[in-house]
Amino acid sequence: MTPPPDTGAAALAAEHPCYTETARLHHGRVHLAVAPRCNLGCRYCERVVGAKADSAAGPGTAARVLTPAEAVARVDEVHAKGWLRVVGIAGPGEPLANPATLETLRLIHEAHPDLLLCLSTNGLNLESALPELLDAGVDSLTVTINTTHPETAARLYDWAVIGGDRFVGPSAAPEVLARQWRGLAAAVRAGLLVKVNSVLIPRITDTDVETVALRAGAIGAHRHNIMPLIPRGRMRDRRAPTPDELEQARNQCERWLSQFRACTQCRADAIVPPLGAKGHVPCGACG
Ligand code: CLF
Repeated sequence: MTPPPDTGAAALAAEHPCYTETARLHHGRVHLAVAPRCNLGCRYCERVVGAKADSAAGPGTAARVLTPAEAVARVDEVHAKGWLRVVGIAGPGEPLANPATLETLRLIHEAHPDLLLCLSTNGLNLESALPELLDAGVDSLTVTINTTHPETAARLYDWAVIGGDRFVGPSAAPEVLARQWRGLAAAVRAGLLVKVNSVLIPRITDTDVETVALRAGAIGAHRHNIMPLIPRGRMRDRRAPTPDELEQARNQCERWLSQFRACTQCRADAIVPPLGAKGHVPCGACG
């Protein structure tokens, strides 16, 4: 396992509830759902926005899309509770396919420079967006990378919009992977706190996640978060991994990259107080 460069980012990990399990005791987070559009057709994903979101859960879900001004008001309101540490943008689409993401990050950084800014991305536009993300004050980011193999990627992604062109079918897979891995390496070099998320899908990615951990660890990523498939979208008929399969995958990958094991697969509009805060309602994942 290659230790990440000592840029100060590693010290932030101790405060971030999605990098260090014990940080969830004291630090809360809020997601701002300002990014409805997407540029990658992940077969395991389903965006649910609006009234249907009442009965949905997980990434891609939001009651409604906020404008950047509404997002600032949301942060003002939550920050007043006294426990907010991280403001994240994680959808409900791809944050870096939506101009509102950068505008929102800049506004939040200006209004609340004390808060950590976090972003979740599929990585397609990451390398080119990095200068603006750094300028906007982003501290940490997550890149979802499920595989190192184009053949697997071709089973995961139905389409992609790359450089303004739309690719349909397996032809996009090599470029999708190349961009994800280049974006990850660039983010590490830039000194950000960086995590890789991988979706564990039995018989598709279960044999790939270890090579993801190996390569991401060698690049210098700080954490790896293996998330179990939520059967939905075009994978609604597939099964989720069992708890034993998830544990086994995490244990295999731990050899190469430190594993985060407390992900709650939260919504794109989640407000998550620290575990000890008044009003925290435990979900199945956080106990
Ligand atoms: Fe949000 Fe993601 Fe930042 Fe956390 S979530 S953008 S790193 S502040 Fe956290 Fe939610 Fe799991 Fe993501 S529990 S889905 S890992």
